[in-house]
Amino acid sequence: MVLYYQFVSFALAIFSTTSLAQNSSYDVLDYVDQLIGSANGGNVFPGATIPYGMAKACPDVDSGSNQGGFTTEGGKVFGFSSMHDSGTGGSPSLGNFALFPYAGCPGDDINGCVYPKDFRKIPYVNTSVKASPGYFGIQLASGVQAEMTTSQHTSLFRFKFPPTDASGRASSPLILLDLTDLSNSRQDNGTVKVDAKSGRMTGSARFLPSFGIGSYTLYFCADFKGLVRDNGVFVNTRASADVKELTLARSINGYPLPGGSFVRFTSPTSNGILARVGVSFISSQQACSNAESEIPTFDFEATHTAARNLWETKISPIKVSTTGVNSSMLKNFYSGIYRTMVNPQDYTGENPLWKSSEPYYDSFYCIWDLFRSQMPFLTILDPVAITRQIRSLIDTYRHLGWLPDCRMSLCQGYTQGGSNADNVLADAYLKGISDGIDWEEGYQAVVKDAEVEPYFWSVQGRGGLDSWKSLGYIPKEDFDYKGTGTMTRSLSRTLEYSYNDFAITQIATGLGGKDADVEKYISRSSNWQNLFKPDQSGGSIKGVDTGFRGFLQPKYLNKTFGYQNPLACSNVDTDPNSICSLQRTAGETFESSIWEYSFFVPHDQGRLITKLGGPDAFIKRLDYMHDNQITYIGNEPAFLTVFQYHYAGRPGLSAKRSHYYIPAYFGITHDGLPGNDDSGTMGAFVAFSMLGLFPNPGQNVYFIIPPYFESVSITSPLTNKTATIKNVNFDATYKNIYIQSATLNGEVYTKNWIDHSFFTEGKELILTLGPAESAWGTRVVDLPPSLGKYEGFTNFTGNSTVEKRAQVFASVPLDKLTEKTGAKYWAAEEG
Ligand SMILES: *[C@@H]1O[C@H](CO)[C@@H](O)[C@H](O)[C@H]1NC(C)=O
Ligand SMILES: *[C@@H]1O[C@H](CO)[C@@H](O)[C@H](O)[C@H]1NC(C)=O
Ligand SMILES: *[C@@H]1O[C@H](CO)[C@@H](O)[C@H](O)[C@H]1NC(C)=O
Ligand SMILES: *[C@@H]1O[C@H](CO)[C@@H](O)[C@H](O)[C@H]1NC(C)=O
Ligand SMILES: *[C@@H]1O[C@H](CO)[C@@H](O)[C@H](O)[C@H]1NC(C)=O
Ligand SMILES: *[C@@H]1O[C@H](CO)[C@@H](O)[C@H](O)[C@H]1NC(C)=O
Ligand SMILES: *[C@@H]1O[C@H](CO)[C@@H](O)[C@H](O)[C@H]1NC(C)=O
Ligand SMILES: CC(=O)N[C@H]1CO[C@H](CO)[C@@H](O)[C@@H]1O
Repeated sequence: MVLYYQFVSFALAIFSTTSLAQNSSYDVLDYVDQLIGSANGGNVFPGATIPYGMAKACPDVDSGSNQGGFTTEGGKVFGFSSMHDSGTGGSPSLGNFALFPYAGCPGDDINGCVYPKDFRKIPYVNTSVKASPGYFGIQLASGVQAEMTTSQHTSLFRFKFPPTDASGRASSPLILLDLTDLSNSRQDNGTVKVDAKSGRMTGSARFLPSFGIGSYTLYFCADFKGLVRDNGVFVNTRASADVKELTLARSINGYPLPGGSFVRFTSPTSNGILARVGVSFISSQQACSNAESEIPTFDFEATHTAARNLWETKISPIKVSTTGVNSSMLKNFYSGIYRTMVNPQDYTGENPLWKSSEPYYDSFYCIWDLFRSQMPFLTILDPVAITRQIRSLIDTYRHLGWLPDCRMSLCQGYTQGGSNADNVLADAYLKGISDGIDWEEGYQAVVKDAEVEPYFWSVQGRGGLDSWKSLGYIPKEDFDYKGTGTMTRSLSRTLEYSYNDFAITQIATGLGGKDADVEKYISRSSNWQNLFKPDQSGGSIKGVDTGFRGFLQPKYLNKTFGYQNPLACSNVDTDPNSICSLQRTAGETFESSIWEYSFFVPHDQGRLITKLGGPDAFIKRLDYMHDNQITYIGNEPAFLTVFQYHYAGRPGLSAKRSHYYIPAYFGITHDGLPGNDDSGTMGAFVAFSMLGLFPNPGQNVYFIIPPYFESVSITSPLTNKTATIKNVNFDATYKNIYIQSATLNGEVYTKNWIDHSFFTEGKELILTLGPAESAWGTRVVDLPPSLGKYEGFTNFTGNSTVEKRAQVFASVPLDKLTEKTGAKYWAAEEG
């Protein structure tokens, strides 16, 4: 803080002191809005949870995009369940064992209540929705009010009933528990047992994962606080208090027979009726003991406060100066951060698949998304959690033979491209994540991905490894008898495998003694070049040639190029017959175009820039792609392209592009996300961008742009040291978004990127901003590392325009900068 003021003018310093003093003590949670992304396909889980909690309570609605349970799209509520995923794009996940409340049954007859979820569902009162960390509240059109909060494995619901039911009779509330899930996937043996005296309900059922193979069994234990009148079971439309146990078979004609239990109360107590639902993947007994130990006295306020405190502890290490900025920016930022800790979920102690003392996390949904922003973000803000997640990934390899690529509900999820856990491990390894991690075993796991083809590579590892090793690319129409998987995406798999192999070199180099491996995988990481076709046209948009030449193209086994329109599966692809996902009839790129994938060489931008015609041509092409909406910021491959200007020596254009997307495409409204949040990857994209440092995931590199706030500070939970970034000449209307000069810990800093020690060692970066691009960070010595050389760059000493600008803005003579900073590092890199 103190250092800061010596860099700003006196008048500004006084203003800042006042405002910082006023604003340093804000509550970070006041800026969290869980409802961002609750409409328009954001698919976020907006309900009550603790960080990484297994219990996630919210209403479930019948909206077409109820992947996260509840949406603000005006659907009808059919229940309140305790398990959810967030932001996902597969079928709706989990949503098991919904409760549903009635103030009373017509005619005071339990058979007067409606049981099947298709018929019982009712609208909710739009204005009643209240969500905050650890809490969700809503009122149903029936007048019943529902509130919920959670601990690690337990939900606590509080239902408040009107004094009289719909028929005017004094309320005698009934709460049912349905052996169902969001996507009606129940398989065999849904069972429930009701204890006549205590009203306790226990049971389980087997369900299907939402984007994977296999099945999972979940157990529950529901207890109620209220004056119990009677209880029993229901099947389809009928109920009886005389029967206390029920077992149901799998679905019939695609619809599981509705069934479950109910409990009725003599009256609604003024404090409401409490329902405590424990869940477990081990047993009903464990579900009960989880619930009893976590929420022993049904204390709603205490549970809520504890949940809120957990969130506070997790998020408050990041503070910003609120001076001048629109509070929507703060909301955008902190809500994004919040969502990075909803999924993955900590199922430690709840894994029935193998015995281990290691942590077990689930809902890596999916690593193809998570590796690009969310997991690197947690490495900064919650290194303890990322350490546990890495240990869980390695333990999964230990017991199942492979690192997961996607995982949910104890099941293997589908692989979208490469074996991207390799990137996650490399990222964490390079950033010093180590506590209790067996990195040698982690290394074995990533090498297995690169060397051994699994029998079923749709859910683990990589396919086509024989071709990969012998030809240096994944061929279109490969001959692959070693394993089975969807034989599509040859081009995007080639790119992702190239980067995965580079990730392996990063761990190998650090562990040491693996020179042969490093050489081998460096060589394979260059395989992307084998699909580069120098004369390939970029295609036409609305009949107009894009004018660009030189794109990747698929290649056959016989080494001749095939053809895929470089704009196919782009955001401007208007062909209704384009198939772009995991369908067997899809093409050679996954969920995006060759246009965009041609940039995905995160480790070798120097060589890529040369292939694409040099830095100016590279910049033109990036601009063209963004300006013409070829890329879609609502899907993860777009993230890195926002910041790739840094590699061509134009860091200012990354800042500009970041402001082009935020907030225009990432707002604070319910429909404010451009696509599925994919756990919290969109949230992490926003958080990183606004923080002013964006990672090249899998490398120890963060691109520097000015934070969206006058200052940010992040205290490392590992070292307790606080890193700060301060903007001099900050302008909340975001006209001054170009860095003119910078200092790091008081020394002139000209590199346009920084490494992770910034966070762990609590460094201070001071950026002086201006309204136009400058020479800062433009020289080859200032660029982030690349495997291949940067060629054809005009550094400032050769460009009088840039030099002149730089002289105007920079506070230090430019030729002095060279000696002081980057040059030394770069020499070592190239060494
Ligand atoms: C509630 O909100 C939804 C979504 O915005 C809207 O479709 C519906 O009409 C609203 N209902 C009422 C009663 O205003
Ligand atoms: C369902 O329960 C029956 C009786 O306990 C048992 O024989 C059967 O194996 C179970 N089915 C499954 C799929 O668990
Ligand atoms: C703050 O941001 C919101 C949401 O983007 C916008 O509607 C509002 O006009 C902004 N307020 C000011 C004062 O700029
Ligand atoms: C290579 O294989 C492709 C696909 O089978 C075929 O269309 C093409 O004609 C072959 N090229 C040569 C030179 O054999
Ligand atoms: C960081 O601070 C916490 C709380 O004051 C303390 O428990 C912990 O030991 C500190 N860690 C380090 C590395 O100093
Ligand atoms: C900068 O440009 C000058 C003149 O072209 C050249 O001699 C020098 O090697 C360049 N420096 C770097 C780091 O590229
Ligand atoms: C010098 O830099 C400016 C600004 O980036 C650019 O417009 C111009 O084309 C460059 N000149 C040369 C000779 O490269
Ligand atoms: C002086 C100043 O910037 N005060 C701000 C402190 O924070 C509150 C809440 O964000 C703002 O409303 C004030 O404008």
